[in-house]
Amino acid sequence: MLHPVMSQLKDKLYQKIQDHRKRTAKLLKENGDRVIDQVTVSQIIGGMRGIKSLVTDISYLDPYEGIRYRGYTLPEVLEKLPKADGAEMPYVEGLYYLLLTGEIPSTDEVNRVMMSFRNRRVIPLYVWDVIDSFPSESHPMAIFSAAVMSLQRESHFTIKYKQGMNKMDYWNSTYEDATNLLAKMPLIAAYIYNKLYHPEKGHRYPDPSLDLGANFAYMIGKDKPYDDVTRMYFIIHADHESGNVSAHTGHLVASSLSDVYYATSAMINGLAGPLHGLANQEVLRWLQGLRDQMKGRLPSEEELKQYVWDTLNKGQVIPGYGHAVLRKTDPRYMVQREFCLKHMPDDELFKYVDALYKIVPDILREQGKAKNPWPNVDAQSGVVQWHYGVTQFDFYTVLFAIGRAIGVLSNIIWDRALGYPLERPKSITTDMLEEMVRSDPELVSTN
Ligand code: HAX
Repeated sequence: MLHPVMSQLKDKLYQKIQDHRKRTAKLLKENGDRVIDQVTVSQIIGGMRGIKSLVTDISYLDPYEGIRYRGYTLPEVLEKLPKADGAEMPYVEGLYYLLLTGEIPSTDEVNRVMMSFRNRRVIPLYVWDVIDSFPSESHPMAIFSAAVMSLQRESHFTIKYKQGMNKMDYWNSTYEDATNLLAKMPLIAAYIYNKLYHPEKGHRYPDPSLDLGANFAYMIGKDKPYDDVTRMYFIIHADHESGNVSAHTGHLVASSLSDVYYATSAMINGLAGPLHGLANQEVLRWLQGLRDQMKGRLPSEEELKQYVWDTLNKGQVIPGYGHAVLRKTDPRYMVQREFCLKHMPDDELFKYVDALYKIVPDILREQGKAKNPWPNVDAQSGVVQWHYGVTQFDFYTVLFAIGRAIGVLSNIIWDRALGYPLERPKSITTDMLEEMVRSDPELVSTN
């Protein structure tokens, strides 16, 4: 059932899977009928907010603390994962190891993962043709999604499934697909970036001596410390438990045993909405609007407040603020803020962002609609990119997608390992809902 030669990471993962399968089987056998949550009408109509209906061990999002990857807070992850000599941010490959196994890898273990990624960086020529066939005004997320989709014919899972694979082996070929795709995504993204924004420079092939983060910086022609920016960016965006649109989409699509190429392309499509990943480009667009209005000078506090109120009064959201789960400032925002304070404290746009941080939460509280008035990851991320010369803000969500793929793909491997079934919640009609609340005295109001 198992490949005779497995990489060290895959071997460790397999041991973890065997142990975990027993836990899941025991839970199901002994407690399968236990009730752990109930559902209100407003949750059904309101996007299923807060209903405990998914299980993942890769990350957990506490509303007041923020994200933990495998039990570690972001500052802990950034401190504990191995780093390249002189780097401030850890290897992204080490995060993949952590998310898959729950263990902080040694430098040697990360080196082996890096070697494995290096061997998987070959991109079939037809992918470049797919990208080149897009009109240049296409959104880079649409191109990225299509390029990932075009790779589907490479899926080991799909080939093995057709040959008649044992269910217990699903995780194995899914691991191969996921690792292949992760290794390729930065190359595809860099090709899109160079084609759309710097066609005069042409495509730059990866440097085999560099890790994933540094290689991306190299491929789009950026010097240090942009390698640390990319590592930070990919790591902080990797996972946010399973219910957010991108993670949930990836999981949902994969639950029908569609391979990871289908699932990741769908995940990218979900991330491309302005209420989700696209918010990072919206923040930049909104800040540019403010800067244009100010004609280059820094706004006063009153002018800033007016700009925020004007946006709200036009019936629009303040991009980069609010969250469906978080009820405090996003730790992903804080990690980037600290980076900005260290590396670019005098950056004009950073000053705007910092000034907004001081006034927006009070305004949102005064308006009284948003449940969370604090900034999320997207309020800060575009400003860092802008500072290092990635000023094409349409591209920011592509970077988010590379990071998010690390979490989504780790989850899909585990979904397959634990045999999670096809996802299929039940829907009812409005008539039925009305009838249920009218006729059933047993339905308890939570108010
Ligand atoms: N500005 C203005 N109004 C806001 C708001 C904001 N930043 N955040 C929430 N609200 C409003 C909602 O639009 C909603 O209004 P209606 O009652 O008129 O529909 C009301 O407050 C209640 O919303 P909520 O329960 O607090 O928030 P939701 O869980 O429904 O939505 C969102 C969460 C992130 C989508 C929301 O806060 C928002 O639109 N923020 C701005 C866009 C953004 O930054 N998105 C990125 C979020 C992080 C992420 O996923 N990154 O990828």
